[in-house]
Order: sequence, then C-alpha cells, then structure tokens
Amino acid sequence: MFNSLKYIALLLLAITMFSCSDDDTNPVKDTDEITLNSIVNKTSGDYTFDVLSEGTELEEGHNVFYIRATDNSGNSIANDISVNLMMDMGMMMHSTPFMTEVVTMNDKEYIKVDATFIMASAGGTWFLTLKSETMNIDERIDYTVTATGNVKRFIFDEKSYFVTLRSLDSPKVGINDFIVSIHTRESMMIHPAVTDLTTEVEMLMPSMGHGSDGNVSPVHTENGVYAGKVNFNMTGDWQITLKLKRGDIMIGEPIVYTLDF
Ligand SMILES: [Cu+2]
Repeated sequence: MFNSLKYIALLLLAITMFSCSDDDTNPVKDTDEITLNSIVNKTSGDYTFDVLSEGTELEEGHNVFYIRATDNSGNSIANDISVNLMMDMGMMMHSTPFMTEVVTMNDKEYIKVDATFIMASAGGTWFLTLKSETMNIDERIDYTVTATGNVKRFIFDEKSYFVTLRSLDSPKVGINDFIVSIHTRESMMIHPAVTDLTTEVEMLMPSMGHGSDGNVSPVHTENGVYAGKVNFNMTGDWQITLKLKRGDIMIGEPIVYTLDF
C-alpha cells in the first residue's frame, strides 16, 4: 500500500514535470525531438545494453543507431566500450563500414554508430560485439538487417567497392538530392571510405528517350559521401547512370539506378 502511494506520488511528480510534452511513455525523445525505437536489448550480469534507432529496423545501406550501455546502478559505461559490427556468413566473417562516437542526448550518454551495412541478413547473421577488457565485458548481440537493394558492389583492380545510395527514398518531380557513399575493402575487417573519386551523372527517361537539365554530378564531401542533384522533370520511369573515375580511369562499370514514380 505504502509502495503504491509512493509510486502514485512519483507519477504525479512526473506528470507535473513533463506536462508540457506530449507522449513521453515509450520512445525516448531528446531535445531535438529524435524518437528512438528499441531494436534489440540484452542484460548480462551487471550490464544492460539497448540498441535504439530512429527507424524501426536496421536496413541494408546507411543507418545511424545508438547503443545505451549501463551498469546495474543505471550509470553509463559508453566510454569504456569498444564496438564492432560483424557478419557471420558460415564460411567466413566480415565487418562493414562504420564509425562510432559517444554522444549525450537528454542527459543520457549513447554510443552513436554511423554504419553502412553492405548486405542484408539473408546472406548470414549480423551481430555487434561490445567489449571492455577492464570491465571484463565481451558481449555478442544479434540483429536483423532488412534488404533494400541500396548497396551495389563491384570489383576493380582486385578490390571490392561498395556504392550505397543514401537518398531518393521518396523521389519527387524537380530537383532531388542524389547522395551516395563509396567504401572499399582493405581486409574482411577494414572498409575505408573512398574519398578520391570524381563522378558523372546522366539522366534518362527510357520510355520517352529524354534526359533532364540541372543535374549535378556528386562530389566528395566527407567520409566517402558524395553529394549531387538529379532533376526528374516529370513523373514516370527514370534511369540514373553514375560513372566513377579516378583521374581519367573509369572505376568499374557505370552504376545504373532505375526508378518509377
Ligand atoms: Cu556478408
């Protein structure tokens, strides 16, 4: 009885404190109103790990997600943890391009992971490893990566390249962002950004045989991300051809994206 009264008192206090915000119950909102959905979580011994994302699932291609790592007092251990992203394909294992940093949102620390999943879960099992030697932590957390077709791969000069489409989720008539990222494979564990290419973009509406004006070939910005523009001057079937070059040398065959809207 006393406990439930205490609970009601806390609840009233919480309602008073947060009465100006709308729905605080499940999704975590930070000051910039980012809603984080739970992807997967694991409690192991004294530690709890929550994997959260703005989306409701992790996808083949570019993702930003967050890991909340706490001890049994609820204190963050984000700064003590090293993260790796791995895929077990049975005969071999590999990692994928990713970067991590510790960020604070709403007074809570998270490990922010900027990841490019180069394949979907159909090819094997994706998992992340969370390790700390000093805290004796060595955890594996499995998760699913859904297929999108956003990653194209090819081999040039005996090296694998991965070209990830980061825009055009919902194309519209007119000028649209056309953003790709490019990574290569140094080893199964190391996938550096490719920062030294130039690109050429070409637009075609195959059914009518015309292109469009005002397209901007993507140029490198940072971390292997290339940003440009494409102009869909009408609705219908479109073909975007992207050529990658290092100096005068074509890197791989032209990449072709088709869409219809
Ligand atoms: Cu794989």
